[in-house]
Amino acid sequence: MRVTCLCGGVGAARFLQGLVQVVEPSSVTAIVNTGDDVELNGLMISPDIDIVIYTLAGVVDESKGWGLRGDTFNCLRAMERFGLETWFKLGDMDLATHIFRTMMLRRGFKLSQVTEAERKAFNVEVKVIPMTDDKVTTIVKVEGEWVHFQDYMVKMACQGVVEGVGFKGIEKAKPAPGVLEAIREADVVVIPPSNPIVSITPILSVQGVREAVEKAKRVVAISPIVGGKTIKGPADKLMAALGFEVSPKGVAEIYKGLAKSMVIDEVDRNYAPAIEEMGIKVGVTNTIMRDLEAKRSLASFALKLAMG
Ligand code: FO1
Repeated sequence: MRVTCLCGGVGAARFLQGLVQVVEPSSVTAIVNTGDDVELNGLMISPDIDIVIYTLAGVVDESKGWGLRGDTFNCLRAMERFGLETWFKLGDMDLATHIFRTMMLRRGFKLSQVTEAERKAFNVEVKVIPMTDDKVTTIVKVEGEWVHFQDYMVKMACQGVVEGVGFKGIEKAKPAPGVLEAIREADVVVIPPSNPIVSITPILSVQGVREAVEKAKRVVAISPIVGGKTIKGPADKLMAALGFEVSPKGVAEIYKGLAKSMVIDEVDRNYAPAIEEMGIKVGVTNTIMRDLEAKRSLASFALKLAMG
């Protein structure tokens, strides 16, 4: 069975860990959001790509969900001496990835080619493709001022009233090689429990992606909102700021016309009828990915629901 996932960072990466327990890893493709990408101190950082690759390689720092397990931060401390930006915590080993990516991009390689090299270096079997090779930057309007998504999330710790979200460069962004094919050829397209506003919407907004997902045979989404909040990240705050109900129903509204089925958590089972009324088949299960068995079980449940 060929499965294609539209991926943000931590939630998607954890889902993929479960998915590869039930589907041959080489028949899984992860199309990854690059709106969160940021240039810091001259280094090109693609957080969601690294989170997906590190997690699948089994080397991620599980407690944070990003960065490398056992990493140290000596270089970052040394950077302070020069007054460089140190609010984004780049570990010593993690820096090797960013140096490699920056070097290859400067030599003229595309982000998709660099990502393929990174995947191989980490012995990851799942195909990992950035949504686009073009530059897209997610920006957030906080109390009148547009800032980079990472500034809002990490530097400002999601403080302040959000008034808007934008994706700079999205109008011109073409899908990276293999993106549309992976959606068209998939038996199931999965939208894992990622942030619908800043992780999934940018992917869907790349030229031709939304149309390809609309035409896909089976599309199953997993609600990242459980009991009125997110497990990780600012999805709840951003959904509320953009006028969506912070519930699986609000998530279903964002995925209307795309998702044919949706997995919601047991605590949210009351929302099932309202979502079914929107023409989306609902499956209710535990969606909290506490351990590998919970991840495997969620992936298996989502695929079964999609297959009907
Ligand atoms: N998230 C944080 O909350 N604080 C950090 O200092 C931070 C550093 C970081 C470094 C490398 C990397 O690949 C990811 C990192 N993240 C950090 C995670 C990242 O900002 C977000 O989780 C994603 O962009 C959202 O998916």
